[in-house]
Amino acid sequence: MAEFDSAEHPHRRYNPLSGEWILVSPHRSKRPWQGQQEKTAAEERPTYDPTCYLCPGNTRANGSVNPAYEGTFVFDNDFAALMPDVPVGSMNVGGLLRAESESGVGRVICFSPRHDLTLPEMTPDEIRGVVDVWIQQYKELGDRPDINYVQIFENKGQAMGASNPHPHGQIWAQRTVPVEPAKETVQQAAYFAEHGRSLLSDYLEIETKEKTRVVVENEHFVVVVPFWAVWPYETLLVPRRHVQDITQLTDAEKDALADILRQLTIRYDNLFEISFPYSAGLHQRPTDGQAHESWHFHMHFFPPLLRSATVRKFMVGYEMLGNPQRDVTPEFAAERLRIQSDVHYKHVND
Ligand code: H2U
Ligand code: ZN
Repeated sequence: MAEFDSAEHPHRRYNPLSGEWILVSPHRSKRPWQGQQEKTAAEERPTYDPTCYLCPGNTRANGSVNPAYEGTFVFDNDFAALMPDVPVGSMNVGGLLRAESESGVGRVICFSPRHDLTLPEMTPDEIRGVVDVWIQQYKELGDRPDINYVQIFENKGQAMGASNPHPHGQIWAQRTVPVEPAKETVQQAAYFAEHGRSLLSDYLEIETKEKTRVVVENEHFVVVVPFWAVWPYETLLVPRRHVQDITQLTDAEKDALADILRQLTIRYDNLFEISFPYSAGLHQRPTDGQAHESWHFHMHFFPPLLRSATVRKFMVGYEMLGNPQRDVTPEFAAERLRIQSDVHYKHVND
């Protein structure tokens, strides 16, 4: 038999951040598709939409009025999934029916007053404003004794269930550490205990040498399609310096984060020449007062699209019952993203 070739042969890959495995089936990307096609959202939006709940000066669904904001704007989510004043309590029936009360805060962050923009079309300075508000919110919420984890994220595009095209993200901050960052806490701590170095520092060392999965890098950050990516064009954004959270970033690193966010999201939009949908978010140390030295701040981007603007990946069947699976290899996806221009397709003729 021929030798194992990860670009050709089915194989499993290990995700050291979560401790889970995924199945990679490169040969399968040639299969025909006669299934669902996504709608692509109308591209032209006005700079101001009088019916938008998030535009400056407009009235929200609960009657509150947005200020005439000029940069970013943060407000408590009017329909938050978490509430601060929940009676403490729990139940446990035979170790099988277990429940615990959970408290927390939900907030919405408008990235820009402009209804028609998204991150890739904002200026580096404007994106830096978003970075600054993330830092301020992580600090403010994380300092609260009733909040031990702050999840900052963005759902972009109808395909990811975003309720509104106005550029915005959310924060869910709560008493306990949710499942995904909890796995990463365990995995990073175990690696750090064994090697005395952060898992992601060592991972970056391999990736910046091999280059095959690097999408874009600047002085302070690297973006890769991780070796263990599940979503076709999933990426991981990692600072070169081992910091546990974004409050530790220097001024130059904050600018570099804004720059790399812009470079990545422009490449995403250019890939299929659409406003590229994704769920993205920051993973940082829990705010439970412990040092969590092993934690290495990073961002995940999970885009649903597979082979074009209209064909998405479904996480169904084997993936619900076995484990996630992908067809195109991370190396192929990284190259497709890497070769994209860093000029947004809408502005090539500016
Ligand atoms: P998504 O697009 O990711 O769904 O985020 C929008 C959030 O904005 C959503 O959580 C909130 C929704 O509850 N929202 C308000 O708080 N007030 C409004 O008037 C509209 C939407
Ligand atoms: Zn708007």
